[in-house]
Amino acid sequence: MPPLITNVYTADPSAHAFNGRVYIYPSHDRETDIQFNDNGDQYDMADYHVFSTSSLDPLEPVIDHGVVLKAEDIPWVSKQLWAPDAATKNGKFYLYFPARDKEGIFRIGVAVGNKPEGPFTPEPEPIKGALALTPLGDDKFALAPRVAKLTDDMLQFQGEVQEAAWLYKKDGLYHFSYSTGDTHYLAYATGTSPVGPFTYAGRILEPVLGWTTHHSIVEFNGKWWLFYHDCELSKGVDHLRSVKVKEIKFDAEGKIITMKSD
Ligand code: FUB
Repeated sequence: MPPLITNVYTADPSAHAFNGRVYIYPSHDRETDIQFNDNGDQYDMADYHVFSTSSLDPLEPVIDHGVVLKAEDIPWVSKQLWAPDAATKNGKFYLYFPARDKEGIFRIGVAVGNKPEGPFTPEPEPIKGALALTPLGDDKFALAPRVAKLTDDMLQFQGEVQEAAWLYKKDGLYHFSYSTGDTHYLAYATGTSPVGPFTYAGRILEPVLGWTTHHSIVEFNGKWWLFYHDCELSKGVDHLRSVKVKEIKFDAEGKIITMKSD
């Protein structure tokens, strides 16, 4: 499967169908001399680009809409713009992103735009109560998947934060999909409520080339698509990843047929 985007390195794709196009909101990987470490310092991203296409089947050209938000323009951010996501409500578009604050703590911020392709204007402070990493003690941190209902203005959390990662609804069931961390699978579970409980349903994708695996799932023109990344384009350089896409196929019982990374 060739990378979708080759002019820059991209990772952590969140894909959405907006206004009849598929928009991809990825991390923008860049060259760095920082050695691989358990803090993830080597993932030292400084801005976001947005990409879109009019068709995945057949694949039409993927347009790079350019830089839509920079770390230097976000007052509370020190570095590391990581895996973003987007949402729309009442004609506005919201870009949500984790980044380190001035104390080095990962928090989640939001930036607002009038078009899916941005540009996006950041809120001056991160979302209250939004920690992207959970401390485990002894300077260890875990990426904890969580979900929270947003306030009506889309800018803060409403109520308690609960568990989740990527969520979509298909045939009346919520599908909660996630990376299994050190075992490098993408897996999913299903349930009747967006906040669970969920029952394990199987694997989506086998491990990719590279340490990280990260995905999103979107329905577009009647088909379901898995967006993910690997390090094929950089020949295995772990912090230089590229977004790919595969059509998801379901078996007779509606379960995802596990895919191999290629
Ligand atoms: O891109 C930086 C981090 O690597 C992401 O937040 C993780 O999901 C992993 O892909």
